[in-house]
Amino acid sequence: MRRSSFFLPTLRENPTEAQIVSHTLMLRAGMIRQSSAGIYSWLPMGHRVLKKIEQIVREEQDRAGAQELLMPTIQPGELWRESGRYDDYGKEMLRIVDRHDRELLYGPTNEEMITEIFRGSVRSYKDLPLNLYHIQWKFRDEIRPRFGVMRGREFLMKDAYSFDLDKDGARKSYLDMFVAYLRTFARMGVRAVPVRADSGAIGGDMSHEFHILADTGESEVYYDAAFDGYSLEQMANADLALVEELEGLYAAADEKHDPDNCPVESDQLQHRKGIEVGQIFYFGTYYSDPLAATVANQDGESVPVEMGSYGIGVSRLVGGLIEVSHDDKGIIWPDPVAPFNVALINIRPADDKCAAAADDLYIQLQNAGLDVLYDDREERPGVKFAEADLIGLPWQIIIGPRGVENGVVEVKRRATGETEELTPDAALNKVSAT
Ligand code: P5A
Repeated sequence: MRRSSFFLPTLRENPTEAQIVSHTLMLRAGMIRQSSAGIYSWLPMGHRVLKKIEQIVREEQDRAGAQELLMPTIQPGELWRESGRYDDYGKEMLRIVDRHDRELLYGPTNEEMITEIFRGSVRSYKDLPLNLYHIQWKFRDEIRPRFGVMRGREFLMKDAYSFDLDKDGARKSYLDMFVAYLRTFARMGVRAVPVRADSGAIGGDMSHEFHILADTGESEVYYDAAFDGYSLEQMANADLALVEELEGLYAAADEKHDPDNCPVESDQLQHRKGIEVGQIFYFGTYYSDPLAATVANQDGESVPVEMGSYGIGVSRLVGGLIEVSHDDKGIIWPDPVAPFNVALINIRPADDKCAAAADDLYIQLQNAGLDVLYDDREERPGVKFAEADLIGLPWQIIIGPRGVENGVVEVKRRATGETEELTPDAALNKVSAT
C-alpha cells in the first residue's frame, strides 16, 4: 500500500478524551474514530489489526475442533424470556421494539440463541461432542464505557459454545478451550495468566479468566510467581498436560482470592493489575434445562445437554496489546498482529534514483508475501520517521540518496531501535525471516 493513497488520518497532538496510552495511540495512529460513547469505527489501520487478531483466534478455535458459524446481532426477546435472563440482564441489554411491536435485543452474548439452534437439530448423543463458535459484534450498555475499545458498548467477541453428553465430556471440552486460549494469546506475543473466576451473569460453577498484565488493567489478579517461569513458546505450544500443570498452580481473580486462606507464601504471591481478554465457563444444564435442549443418551433416555461457553474480547485485545507493547514514540506491534510488516520509507522521492530503488524494493517485498506500507510522499524525513514510530510497524526500511549511491538501505527494528545498513537483497531476507 502506498502511503500517498492510504487513508490514515493521524493526529499530531494527544487527544484530550483519552485517559490511557492505548486509547491515545489508537486515535493518534488513525486506527479508530469514535462514533458515540463506547462505539467506534475501525479505520483501515485499526481494521487490519482487528482482522489479524481475529485470524489467530479463528485458527486456534479450528485447531481445537470448534466449528465456525455466524449468528445474528439482533435476537428475539422471547428466547431470553424462556431462559429467564430477559429481565435479569437489566439495563446493560439494549432492547429494541420492531414495527410489529415485537421485542428484540442487540445480543450481549449468545447462550440462548445457540441453545435454540442446538435443540432444533440435535437429538442424539451420537452427534456429540459439538463446539460451535462465531466472531460477532456484541452490545452491552455499559454504565461507564471508557478506555476506548477496552470497555466499549459495541465490541467484537469470539464466543464458542460446547455441548456434551455428560460432565466428563464437558470438562474435556473446557480443557480443550483452555489449551486453545493459552496458545491464542501466546501467538499474539503476550503473556496471559489464567485465573479462577466467578461466573457472574453467565452462570455456572467453573470459570477462568485470562488476563494480560498491565498497570492500566481494570481487574486485580493474584497468582503464584511460578507462572512467570513459563515462556511464551511453551504457552504457544500448550497441550492438556500443560493446562493440568498450570491448574495445579494458584491463580485467582480478586473476588476469588481470600488472603486468609491463600496456599501461596506471601513472597511467592504476585498481585497485579490485569486486562481480561478472555473468559471461559462451564455451566452444565443452566441453559439446556429451561430451554429444553435434550439429547437421547445410550439408553434412549432424554437428558439435558451439558454446556460451556468461551469468550475472547477480540476488539479489546487491540487496545490490550498496545498497553503492553509501546514506548514514548508510539506503538510497537508484535509481528503476528502487525497491520503491515514493513514501513518502506523513501526520504527523497523527488530523486529519480531513490524512487527507482524504492519502487523496486516495494515490489520485491510484496512478492515475498510481505505487507508493506510504502511512504512515497513528498514530506520531510522527520515527519515520516515520527509517523513510522507512531504506527509501530515491526520493521522500517529507509532509502536515501547516500545509501543508494553505496547500494545499501537502512533497516531498523522498531522494538529495539537497532539499525543496520544492508543491501536491498539482504534487507529483504532479514525482514522475511520474522
Ligand atoms: C463467554 C462467551 C461471555 O459473555 N458468553 C459467550 C460468555 N463472557 S464475558 O466474559 O462476559 O465476555 C467475554 C470477553 O469479552 C470481552 N468483553 C469486552 N470487550 C470490550 N468491551 C466490553 N464492554 C466487554 N465486555 C466483555 C472480554 O475480553 C471478556 O473476557
